[in-house]
Amino acid sequence: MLNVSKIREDFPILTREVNKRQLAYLDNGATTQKPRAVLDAVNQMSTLWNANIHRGVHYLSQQSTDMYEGAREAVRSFINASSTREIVFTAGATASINTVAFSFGERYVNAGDEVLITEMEHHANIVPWQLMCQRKGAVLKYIPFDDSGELQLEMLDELLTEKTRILCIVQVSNSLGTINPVKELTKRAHEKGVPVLVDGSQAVPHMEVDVQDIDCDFYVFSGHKLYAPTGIGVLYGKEKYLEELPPYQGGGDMIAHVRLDGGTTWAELPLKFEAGTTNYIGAVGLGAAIRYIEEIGLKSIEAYEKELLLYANQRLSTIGSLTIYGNAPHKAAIVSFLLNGIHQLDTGMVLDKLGIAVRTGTHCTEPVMAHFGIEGTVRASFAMYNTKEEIDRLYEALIVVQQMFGGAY
Ligand code: C6P
Repeated sequence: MLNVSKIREDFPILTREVNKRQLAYLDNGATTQKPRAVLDAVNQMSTLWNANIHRGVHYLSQQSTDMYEGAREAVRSFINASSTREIVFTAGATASINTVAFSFGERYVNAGDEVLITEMEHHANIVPWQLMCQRKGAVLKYIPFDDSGELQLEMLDELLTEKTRILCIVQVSNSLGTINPVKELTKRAHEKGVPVLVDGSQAVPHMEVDVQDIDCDFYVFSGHKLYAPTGIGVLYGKEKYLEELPPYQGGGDMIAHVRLDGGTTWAELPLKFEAGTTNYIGAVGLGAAIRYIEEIGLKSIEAYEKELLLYANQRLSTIGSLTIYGNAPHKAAIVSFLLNGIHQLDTGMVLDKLGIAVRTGTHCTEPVMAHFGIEGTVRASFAMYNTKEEIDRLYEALIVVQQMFGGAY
């Protein structure tokens, strides 16, 4: 099991006070805090090793390139991709999805074709497909979910048609916590010859991911939700697709040769998709985050976070006037809720005054809110450094909120 107090010591920010209270950071779905191992890696990279990658014969550039490529290997092994040629560094999950939506759309989507996504996607896995479908004259279709937050998979056969060009699904919903059966969905899509993109942004920090086992064709995530810095993310793509897709952005490092007559050629994978100077310092931070997580072990992290989820559910459901949104049997440690009759922003602001950081609003999933006919929720999202005591504080703070806004429920 996890030694949570030792883990907490690795995260300097967790010792700070907010509004004169000890911080209880329960907004990990938005971004996680960074352990010293990551802060040190980024600091050392900047103070000792900084030089642009892939561009210099000089010592620092060689070292910096090695560290960047070492981080790529760490990512490859973390998600069990078969080759580092399949690991593209991007600015984050949003950039990864935009890359696929553009390049895949250019190569494979024509007027009248269909793209299938789900109604529980983050906006980052909706809007790029809307833009691409508008550009190409294609149709975007959606797999609905039920009131417990489970996808209505009985509709899949009807929705996957001979016109479907790609299926895009979130592995763990950021606003409902639902864990979707991405392996089964990929199998069913492949049976109809449809490739699959999985948005693993909320999955990788909480469970082991094996892209070869899922057999998805694309897998995306952001570093900053995985204890790494912001501005770095990953696009995994099967080599056959990355080879076939045209580049998304042009610039330095993504070319083999540039010819003024238009005969410009592309660099080998994965650099074809890494135009310009990438966030190589962030990539080294991501490598350090992965090593840190691997030392602790995702199996133990998952088991501990399940315990936290169970405890949070138990405690919060004793508050009679509280509704939890997202009650799927398979859930990650995310609890979205409303105190009946009390606006989510009021709840969030009082919790903040008590030192508790949660997210409020639509969580960039407006269609999920529309499903329930609500404007937004309060969301507590847990990480391996959270404790049952923090959940107790959340519970007690919610009782205070009720007392303050009394009578409304
Ligand atoms: N969700 C949340 O509070 P970026 O912004 O590119 O790092 O990640 C986008 C993204 C994509 N997919 C899922 C499932 C996500 O949860 C997110 C980011 C944050 O829930 C910020 S809106």
